[in-house]
Amino acid sequence: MDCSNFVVNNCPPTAIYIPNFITSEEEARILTHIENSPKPKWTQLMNRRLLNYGGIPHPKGMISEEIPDWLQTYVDKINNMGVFDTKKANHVLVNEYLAGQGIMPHTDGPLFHSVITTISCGSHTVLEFFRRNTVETFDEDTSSSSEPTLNIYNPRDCTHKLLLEPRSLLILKDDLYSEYLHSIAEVEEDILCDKIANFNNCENTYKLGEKLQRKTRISMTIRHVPKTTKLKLKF
Ligand SMILES: O=C(O)CCC(=O)C(=O)O
Repeated sequence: MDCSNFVVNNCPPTAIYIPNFITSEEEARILTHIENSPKPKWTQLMNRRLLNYGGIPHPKGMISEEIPDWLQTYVDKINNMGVFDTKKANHVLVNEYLAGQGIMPHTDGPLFHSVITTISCGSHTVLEFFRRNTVETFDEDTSSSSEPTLNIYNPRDCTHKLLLEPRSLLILKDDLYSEYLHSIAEVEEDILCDKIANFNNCENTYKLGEKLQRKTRISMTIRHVPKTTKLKLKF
């Protein structure tokens, strides 16, 4: 797939937004798999819950675990697009957000290769971006199972936003990865405003001021963790 047709023009480099990356049938199958995940596999955070596939990223190296076939299909699809250069994705973080839940501004930190790819299922959301120096972050999101502990930010400092429709793929890299934090506001509906940079890339047509009610959203963030080990680590 040639990604150059999907680059978002009205924002800093580089966001690639591909609507309908997966079909409705694939989306329904993914949601069923996630729904059937055993309860103990979930990590419950204050404002969302998550599942790690492929291992748990750790500064000493991620102990690699096999990714189930139903999920590996999408990892392969993204790997085959060459988005991680010569590397291959080996980790999937699944986040579940109920309407009204979100994530504080954060960077993905040093445990990951500097390209993020995210498939959205079940609901749209709006991803917001802040320049690094406008947010005071006391604990960068260096582990896929931790929350940034405290962020002080002013929503008005948000430089731009991306509307992520269900079934879309978002790829973030370059300055958007290294110089910006991303977040999802804790709201039950999004009012579409002119900070949204990817209206022209979207599947649907929207009007400024339109309100979109959020439903439960499952995001699958597929990344490459460079430091891995097959050995058990002693802590
Ligand atoms: O759910 C999303 O689209 C973003 C997830 C995210 O930023 C993260 O898990 O670090």
